[in-house]
Amino acid sequence: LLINVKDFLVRNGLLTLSVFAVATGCTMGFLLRGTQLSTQAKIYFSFPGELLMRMLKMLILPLITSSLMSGLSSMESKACCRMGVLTVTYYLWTTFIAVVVGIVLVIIIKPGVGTDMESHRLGGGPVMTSADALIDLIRNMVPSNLIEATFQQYKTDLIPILKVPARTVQPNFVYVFPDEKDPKGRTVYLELTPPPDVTYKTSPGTSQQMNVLGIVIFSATMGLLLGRMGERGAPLVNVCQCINECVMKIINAAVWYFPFGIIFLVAGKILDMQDPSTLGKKLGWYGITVLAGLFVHGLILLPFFYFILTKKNPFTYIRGLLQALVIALATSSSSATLPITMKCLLENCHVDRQIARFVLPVGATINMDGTALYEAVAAIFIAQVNDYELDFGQLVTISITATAASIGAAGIPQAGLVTMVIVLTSVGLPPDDITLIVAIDWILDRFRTMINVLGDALAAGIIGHLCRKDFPLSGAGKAVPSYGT
Ligand code: DAS
Repeated sequence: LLINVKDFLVRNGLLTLSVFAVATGCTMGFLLRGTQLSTQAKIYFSFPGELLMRMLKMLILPLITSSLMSGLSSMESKACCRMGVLTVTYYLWTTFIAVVVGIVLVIIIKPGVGTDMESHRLGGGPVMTSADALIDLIRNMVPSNLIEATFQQYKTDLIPILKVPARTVQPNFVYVFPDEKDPKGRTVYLELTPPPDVTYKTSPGTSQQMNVLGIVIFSATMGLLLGRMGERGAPLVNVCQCINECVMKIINAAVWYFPFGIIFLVAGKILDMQDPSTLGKKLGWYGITVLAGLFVHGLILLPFFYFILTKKNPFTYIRGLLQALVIALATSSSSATLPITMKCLLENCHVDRQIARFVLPVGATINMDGTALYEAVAAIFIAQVNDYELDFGQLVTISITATAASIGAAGIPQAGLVTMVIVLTSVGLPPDDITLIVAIDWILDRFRTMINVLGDALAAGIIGHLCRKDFPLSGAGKAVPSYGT
């Protein structure tokens, strides 16, 4: 067995290097946490990791848009429709299952019960109904300006928590003034005054995060229309296919930088890690509850669904994804991992290219099982900490808003923490209580991102198998030509 493990790791050189890079990064991070590195030194130290994230983010949009446009335009419309309906149905179903797993576990384990925190904050917070949450997400799925959406998509502002629906936010005026922290006056403040009739409803940043989904919808629509245009659409389809091939070749070249970047990315995050909040041990039980839920959902339920629907060994398939899972762990960004997930699916799992080009980009934006589970657990944990008894209707609300909020979360670090405000306000919990769980969010984010990536990749294998009549390569186990050859 040891010889087989050694051969496997050597054969997967990049995977071996990446695993060692994560371990090295953790060791370096915790060793350096004891020293008092200056802020400037931390910035320099984290620079190679920042380069890695920028490399991956640079590739996401060209990959998503070219994959969808070139993939969908070459599909026969009935097959495409069948695949699309199957994909979205599967995604919504597995996300909801993840939420239920999280709710059951947090009610059984009760990590937040018995915390002697004063619950002075309840009742005063802005309440957003599930309808508001859903409307807010749908509204933000249609970016009014695609170019602006492209630039907005990576902003995740933990604070400020916007308390008015995105549609009515009109900056009255912007003023810049020096203050003690920023003597040169570079700080910019937005004075946002909602119209008098608006009550506090929404959450921070969903407009940015949902725009990625708007780009996916636009690209998929363009792909379908190009397919119907026949010869007239061919030039743009060819351009998209060339862009897609170039992006995958760039990925093949960039991946060998990843282990080096991972070391400093992980170590840099650990250096910035916040000290445990006042909750101490309760926070530990909360983390264990989330990790247990992710384990049950990601390594028991999802593989079970894969086996039931494809009659194949799920762990053989998952073995082909290990490189993507390590990158997800290191970057805590499913979007940034998308290029590697695509490479693993095509080269190791032999999923049909047309399936991968549709299922993955859509999954990376709307399918986040790990995030949905996490948001449900965190909301109920915060209720327990506040000694706030949730009734069945509120649990149903949490399951709906956690599913919707995970759709609204972009595949970037800590996106789930931002959209979780939707879940908290939907049951009247104070949104600023997310500060209770931020301290360990950096580690939970990595594991829930792994489950997000795993969910998307397993879905591609399942959809490919179910649609194998329309896409002969899928599930046929035939190796597709690897990019760059
Ligand atoms: N980090 C997010 C992702 O990339 C998940 C999350 O924040 O919940 O999927």
